[in-house]
Amino acid sequence: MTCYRIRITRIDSTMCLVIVMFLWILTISRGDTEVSCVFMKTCILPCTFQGNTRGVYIHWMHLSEGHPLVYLYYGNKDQLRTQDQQFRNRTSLFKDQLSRGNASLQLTGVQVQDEGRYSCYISTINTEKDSFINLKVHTPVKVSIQHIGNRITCSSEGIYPEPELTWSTRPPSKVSFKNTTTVEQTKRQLYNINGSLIASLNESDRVYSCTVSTQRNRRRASLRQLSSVTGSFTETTIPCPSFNTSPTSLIWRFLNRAILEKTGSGSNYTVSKEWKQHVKAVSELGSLTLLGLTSEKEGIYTCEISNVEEMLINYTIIQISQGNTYMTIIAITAGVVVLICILSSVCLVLYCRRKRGQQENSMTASESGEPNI
Ligand SMILES: *[C@@H]1O[C@H](CO)[C@@H](O)[C@H](O)[C@H]1NC(C)=O
Ligand SMILES: *[C@@H]1O[C@H](CO)[C@@H](O)[C@H](O)[C@H]1NC(C)=O
Ligand SMILES: *[C@@H]1O[C@H](CO)[C@@H](O)[C@H](O)[C@H]1NC(C)=O
Ligand SMILES: *[C@@H]1O[C@H](CO)[C@@H](O)[C@H](O)[C@H]1NC(C)=O
Ligand SMILES: *[C@@H]1O[C@H](CO)[C@@H](O)[C@H](O)[C@H]1NC(C)=O
Ligand SMILES: *[C@@H]1O[C@H](CO)[C@@H](O)[C@H](O)[C@H]1NC(C)=O
Ligand SMILES: CC(=O)N[C@H]1CO[C@H](CO)[C@@H](O)[C@@H]1O
Repeated sequence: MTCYRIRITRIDSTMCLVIVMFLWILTISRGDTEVSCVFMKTCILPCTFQGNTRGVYIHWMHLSEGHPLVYLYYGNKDQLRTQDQQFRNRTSLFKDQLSRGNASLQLTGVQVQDEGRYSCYISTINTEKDSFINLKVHTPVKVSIQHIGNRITCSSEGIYPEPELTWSTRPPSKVSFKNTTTVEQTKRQLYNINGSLIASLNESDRVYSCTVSTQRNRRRASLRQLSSVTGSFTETTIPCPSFNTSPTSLIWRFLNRAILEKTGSGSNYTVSKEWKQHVKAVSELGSLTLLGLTSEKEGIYTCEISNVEEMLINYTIIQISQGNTYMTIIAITAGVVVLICILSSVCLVLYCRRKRGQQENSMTASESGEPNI
C-alpha cells in the first residue's frame, strides 16, 4: 500500500516537474517577441497595454549587464535623467498612441550593442504587465570579387552577424581547391571577411563563385572565364551573362574604369564622357554595342550584372581586327587615287582638245592666209 502511494507521488512529482518546465519554456518562448533590426536604421520595439492612461508608468530596460535604463515615463512626462548613455537621444515613445495602449519604443541608429533582451514594464491604476522583446541586428551583405594574377579574391565588409565565406564552381568540380579566409572585427563589432583562391580563369569553362552568408542574408559573386571577341572599327557587340530574373544593376568597364551604368529595369543608362561617342546601344539583356573602336580601345572589358541574389562578372578581351581599319584606309586611298586619275585624265583630254583646236585654227589661218601672201 505504502509502496503504491510512493510510486504515485513519484510519478506526480516528475509530471509536475515536466509541466513546470514546459510552462517555463512556453513563457520564455511566447513572452519574447523577436524583432529584427537593420544596422544604423530605425527600429520599433513593440509593447502594448490595456487600461487607463491616467497614472501610467512605463519602464523600458535593456537586460544586458547592469540592466541599463532605456526609457522611463510617468506623471505624463519623460523621465530621462537616469537614462543610460548608450540610448541618449535615440529613443522615443509614440505619445499620440499612448491613449490607444501603444507603448512601443522607437530606437534610431541601431548599433550592434543594442542586441539582446528588453523588458517593457507597464503599470496603470488597475493593471500591471511585463513583456519581453528580443532584438537582433543584421546588415545587408555586399560582396566584391576580383581576379588578379592567378588568384581570385573575394571580400565583404561591415557585416553582422558573423559571416561565412564559401567557394563553389559551376559546373561543380571534384577538385578541392586551396582557399584561405580571414575574418576581422571592427570597432563597431562588424565583420570584414576576405577569401582567396588560386585559379586561372582561362583554364576551363567554369564559373567561380564566392558566397558570403550570415544567418539572415546571403550574396554570391561570380566570375566567368575570360573569352575574346574580335572588335571592328564599324561595330562591335560584347555579350553579358544574364539572369532569369531581371537584373537590378549593370556596369560595363574598360580597364577598371566605368563605361556605363544602368540601375533598375528601365532603359535609362548613364555613359561616361569619354565613351559617349562610342556607345551605340545596350540591349535589355545587357550586351553592349560599340562604334569606332581603334587599337587603343583594345583590352579587357568587364560586365558586372547583379540581381537580388548574385553579382556576376564576365571578362572579355577585345582585339581590334586591323584588317578592317586597313581596308577602310586602302579603300579611301584607292578612292582618292581613282578620283585623281579621273580628274587628271579629264584635264588631259580637255587640254589636248584645246591644243588641237588651237593648232587647227592656226593651220586654217595659215591656209587662208597663204593665198594673201
Ligand atoms: C543629445 O542631444 C542634445 C541636444 O541636441 C546634445 O546637446 C547632446 O550632446 C546629445 N547627447 C548625446 C549623448 O548625443
Ligand atoms: C504603435 O504606434 C506606432 C507608430 O504609429 C506603430 O508603428 C506601431 O505599429 C504601433 N504598435 C501597435 C502595437 O499598435
Ligand atoms: C581584405 O582585403 C582588403 C583589400 O584587399 C584589405 O584592405 C583588408 O584589410 C583585408 N581584410 C582582411 C580581414 O584581411
Ligand atoms: C592561362 O593564361 C596564362 C597567361 O595568359 C598562360 O600562361 C597559361 O598558359 C594559360 N593556361 C591555359 C591552361 O591556357
Ligand atoms: C561572357 O562573354 C563572352 C564573350 O563576350 C561570351 O562568349 C560569353 O557567353 C559571356 N558569358 C555569358 C554567361 O554570357
Ligand atoms: C528615363 O529618363 C527620362 C528622361 O531623362 C525620364 O523622363 C524617365 O523618367 C526615366 N525613366 C526611368 C525609369 O528612370
Ligand atoms: C569550397 C571551400 O570552401 N573549401 C574549403 C575552404 O577552406 C575551408 C577551411 O580552410 C574548408 O573548410 C572548406 O571546405
